[in-house]
Amino acid sequence: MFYDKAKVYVKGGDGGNGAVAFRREKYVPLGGPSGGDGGSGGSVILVADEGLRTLVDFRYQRHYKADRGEHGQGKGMHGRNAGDLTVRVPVGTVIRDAETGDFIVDMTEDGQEVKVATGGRGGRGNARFASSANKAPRLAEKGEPGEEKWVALELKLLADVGLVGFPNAGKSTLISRISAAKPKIADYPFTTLVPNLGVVRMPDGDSFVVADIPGLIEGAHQGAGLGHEFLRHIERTRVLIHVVDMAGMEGRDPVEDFKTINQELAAYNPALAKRPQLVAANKLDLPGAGDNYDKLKSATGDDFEVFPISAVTGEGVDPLLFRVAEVLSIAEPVDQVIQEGEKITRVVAEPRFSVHKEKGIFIIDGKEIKKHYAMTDFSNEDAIKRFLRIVKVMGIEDELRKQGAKNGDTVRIGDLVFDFVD
Ligand SMILES: Nc1nc2c(ncn2[C@@H]2O[C@H](COP(=O)(O)OP(=O)(O)OP(=O)(O)O)[C@@H](O)[C@H]2O)c(=O)[nH]1
Ligand SMILES: [Mg+2]
Repeated sequence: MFYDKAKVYVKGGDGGNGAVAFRREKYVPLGGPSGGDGGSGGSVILVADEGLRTLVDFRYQRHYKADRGEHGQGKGMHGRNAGDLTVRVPVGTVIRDAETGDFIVDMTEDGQEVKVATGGRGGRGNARFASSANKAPRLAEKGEPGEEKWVALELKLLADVGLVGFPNAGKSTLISRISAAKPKIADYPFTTLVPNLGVVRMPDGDSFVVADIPGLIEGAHQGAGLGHEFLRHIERTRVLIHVVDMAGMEGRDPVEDFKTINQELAAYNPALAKRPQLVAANKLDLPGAGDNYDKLKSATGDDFEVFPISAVTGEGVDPLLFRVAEVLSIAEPVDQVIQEGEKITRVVAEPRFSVHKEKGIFIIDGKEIKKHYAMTDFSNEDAIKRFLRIVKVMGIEDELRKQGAKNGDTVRIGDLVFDFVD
């Protein structure tokens, strides 16, 4: 089975806490502050690796957490920074924010890196809070929490050749004959549920990768029969083999089938209709197939090359493969096949905070203020004072006043609830 979608949780390591400490020296009753800073947490970095072909590993391990930074210590000792956690993904993986669906990056090159969760900054030790007004500060910051999110990984198969056609046309039979792939083959539509990849080796040493996708049906371009899901897989192939069932059983008309599939390809993505397409007129070992083959030949005229084959007996398959290899050697390179619109979206700066009223309580939200909140040690009075100062400096007090906050009104940031004092 070939897995091409995964959702993973990534978390940067938290920053180490800053320390509160004072120098102890002989004959000096109260030394200066000497608490060191915490080290920064590690980040989670995804790296594209051309040695990987699937996302199957991500089914077994879905959580990736980088280490946290070391806490600061006395004597001015800073905590050590944690190393980054690198996670390898196949080249071709498209990465999105799983919650918002926002596009993050398309991993197109071997070795390409993207930081998906930044580690938290280390908290500052009390040595950094010394000032002429306060020579012996008793406060230190806690480490900043590491960024965390769920990211969606999606791998569009980077196959050279895509097999398309109606269900039951013989696509899986063909890939099993020309490669070592062992897909399920059966006499009913939709036997193949997920794409299979097979490597075809030519006698001259050339090789190419073929993707066998589930059968397409009318309306596939609008998502019928999971059409989108499957069409997505062949968007990046450079050559298509269109497998058509020539037996015409159960009232099917092979010429109609052929046209319908091509209409679906064009409607889904016009570029797919322009891709080189070789037609495999299949099941020619069956009675009646020959007549249908003649009809298809005259219907396609000079527009398509049609190869009479039997995927079961192997008859006619070699000439088809030689032609595929030839067409591939002159086909457009993969990067020109990549769809337009796959670009990095810009990150929009968030407001520093927001204030809204809910059931008579003023609620303060926003990434930046939440960060200060998380980095404050609320068991320490000085730290609380500093936090409230930050609230003021950021303009939150003014905003509360503007929204009508009066003395004694309740204000909440995270779990912290306090009274508004004008
Ligand atoms: N006689 C004959 N039967 C064939 C040939 N190719 C495929 N078949 C049969 O047709 C049926 C469908 O074959 P599959 O290879 O599973 O077809 P598919 O296109 O992969 O079908 P889906 O996965 O459902 O889209 C099976 O019973 C095959 O044995 C052929 O060349 N000759
Ligand atoms: Mg199949």
